[in-house]
Amino acid sequence: MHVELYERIWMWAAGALVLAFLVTIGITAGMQAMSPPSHLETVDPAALDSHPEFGSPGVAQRPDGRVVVTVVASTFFFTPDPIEVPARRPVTFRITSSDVIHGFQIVGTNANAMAIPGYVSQFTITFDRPGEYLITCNEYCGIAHHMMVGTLVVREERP
Ligand SMILES: [Cu+2]
Repeated sequence: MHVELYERIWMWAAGALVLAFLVTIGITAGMQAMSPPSHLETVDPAALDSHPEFGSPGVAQRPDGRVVVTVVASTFFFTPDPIEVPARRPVTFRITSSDVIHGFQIVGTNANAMAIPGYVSQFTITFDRPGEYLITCNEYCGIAHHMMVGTLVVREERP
């Protein structure tokens, strides 16, 4: 069968592109640069108030130096708000919802997770640029969804 030269070039180029995408996915997943933000950890959404962690959401520094932010998303606000974290240190976000499905997106970063009632979404991110970031809910959650925003303040740490 005769295949034109240009057709052959495009076939090989398309094949190489698919291969490049697959290799990229493999590398980013393997190095944990990109992985699903959720893992299976459940929590009773009806008993969040008395939950040891989600009963008092906020920013905590663990004994090993990690910064952990516990967030509860509710119609139509995030708790805590604002969230203050240090720059240039890994910050782990642990998010759940007290009612319906919400989103938790930190605009201008690749931090983006779903807040699902009954489940804990977790991801870790390091903010290199101090400043104020907008947090938005990106899952339609009701009549005031468009007003569901929060603020993240990334502070420069004093040496
Ligand atoms: Cu929403």
